[in-house]
Amino acid sequence: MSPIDLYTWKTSNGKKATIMMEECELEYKIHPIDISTDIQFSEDFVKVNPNSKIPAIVDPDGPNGRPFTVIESGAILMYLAEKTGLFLPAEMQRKYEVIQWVMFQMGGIGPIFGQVHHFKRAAKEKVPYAINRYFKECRRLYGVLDSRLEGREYIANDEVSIADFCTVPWVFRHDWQEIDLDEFRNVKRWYDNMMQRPALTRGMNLPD
Ligand SMILES: N[C@@H](CCC(=O)N[C@@H](CS)C(=O)NCC(=O)O)C(=O)O
Repeated sequence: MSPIDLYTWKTSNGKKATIMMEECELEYKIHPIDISTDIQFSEDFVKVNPNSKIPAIVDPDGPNGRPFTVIESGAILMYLAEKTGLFLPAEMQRKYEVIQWVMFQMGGIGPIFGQVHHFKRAAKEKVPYAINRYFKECRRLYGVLDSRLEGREYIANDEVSIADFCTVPWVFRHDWQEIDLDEFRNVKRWYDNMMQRPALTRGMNLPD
């Protein structure tokens, strides 16, 4: 099998894809897309992702043996899970336990934590209304995750899944969010446990 082309950068969404590649022991080639240079808007990259965002993959051995492009980190995780038969159960109930928590990350954690990073750290003008609005929702989401993890080792089922992989890189930035993980003890236990996984930590550190 030819390596999968992965277009990515060292951000929370980018790390989801490298974690999955490492956890599935897939052969892949990283094409670093340094989004601080606006290269994501170049003609070449727009051909890969018309939405100019990382991560994106091109699988040379896609469905029907033809090259296939996948954008959106959640879809990339599901695609690679289905391709390898790993980290997304086939049985319907267990599968949708995973998918709903992937959607929770994609529709809740990602966009809200991203706004916290922006308004607390990146924005030149500090806007109290925006900081408070997104920080409050960020704390609420940590609370939801903490309740979900009460008495559970993993987010979705009793085994690790893509729901865990997509959430770790956002919790990794708890210091940026000014969240004290000691206040969310179940999240902290789960996060510390996840960070013991050698493949996951390799993925977290890519691209160099
Ligand atoms: N929903 C998308 C979001 C991807 C996204 O926002 N990627 C950011 C980096 S974390 C990006 O490429 N930003 C470049 C830009 O906005 O110009 C996904 O999950 O893949």
